[in-house]
Amino acid sequence: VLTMIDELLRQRHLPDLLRFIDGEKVTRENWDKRREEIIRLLSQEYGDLPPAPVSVNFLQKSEESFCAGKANLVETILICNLKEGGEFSFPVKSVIPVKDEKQPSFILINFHDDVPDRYLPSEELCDLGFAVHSFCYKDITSDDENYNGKLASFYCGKKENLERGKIALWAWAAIRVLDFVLTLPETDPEEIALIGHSRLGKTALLAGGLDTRFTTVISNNSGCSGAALSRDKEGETIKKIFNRFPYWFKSGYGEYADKEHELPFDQHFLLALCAPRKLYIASAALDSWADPLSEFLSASAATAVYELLGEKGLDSDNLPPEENVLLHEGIIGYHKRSGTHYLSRFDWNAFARFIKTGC
Ligand code: GTR
Repeated sequence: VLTMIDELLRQRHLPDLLRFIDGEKVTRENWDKRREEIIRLLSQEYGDLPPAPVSVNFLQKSEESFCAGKANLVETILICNLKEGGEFSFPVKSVIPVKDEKQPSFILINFHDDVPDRYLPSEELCDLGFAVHSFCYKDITSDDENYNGKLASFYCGKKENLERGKIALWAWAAIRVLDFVLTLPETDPEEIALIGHSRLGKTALLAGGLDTRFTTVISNNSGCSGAALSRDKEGETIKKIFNRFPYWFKSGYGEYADKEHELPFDQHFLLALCAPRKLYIASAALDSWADPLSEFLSASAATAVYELLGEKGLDSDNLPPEENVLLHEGIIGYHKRSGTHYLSRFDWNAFARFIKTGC
């Protein structure tokens, strides 16, 4: 029987995750090869990530007692020795609970470098037993069409013909933070979640999809060119996003404006890169620009790969959920919080619970 979700997905005419471009069927055995093909397809959107640095050094700048002594606040400078020569450095702020055991951690790609911040409830996360490491995306490259900074001048290329967009540079930096977090004795390498909101949710999906050392990937309200399907999407479309933010993407992506049905992929391909790892897609009910239904359907469509690999994917009762219901039964978590576009305490609590109670 076709469920309501099957029917909604059928109407979008999505490219099939489980067929190679040449038509060959995808199996559990050849999934790794299909994954590589999907990565190549998605590079038409974001470009490839810049090459990993030759080495990264970590310089501790400060350490102070924090949250009434429950945690330490540490600032570290990550010094990346670039393959092409020269260094690129940026700061990371960590709130690490004072405990003798290994801890689950969040890596937050944030809009600001403040700790705490309106999007970063660091004391609450400490009380829930999590370490959190955050960096400000503007310390990586500016969120505009300026390509003078070190990374952008090295890796974006010319404005008229961008080899990769700024999302790829922010994603590259998130992976450097992962390199750092994995060196800390407090880190439990089995529980490292990458999280971003909105444009930084798009970034989290890209970095987390590509680097399998992230054990959980969380997209909060990432919408267009993030979690949401592009075909028949409400609110923001490829045309709208590419007109305003061409520098987030590889140049050719704009050719799909108003031609979403010609894309050889859709955003569920990006989500499927996380399989069989934990993935969480969070929407906000009043965020019609991001389009909660298209975010939800994308998570449903990515479920095919989780099932191929023997996991549950999104467990949804075959209906899009009501507001504030947490779908936590599968390896893909989902909720649609009430209210507007925001990374709220409700969202953080749901993510922490999803990670802690397992799925
Ligand atoms: C909007 C953009 C969205 C989303 C948002 C944000 O202006 O259209 O795609 O990324 O910004 O990052 O807050």
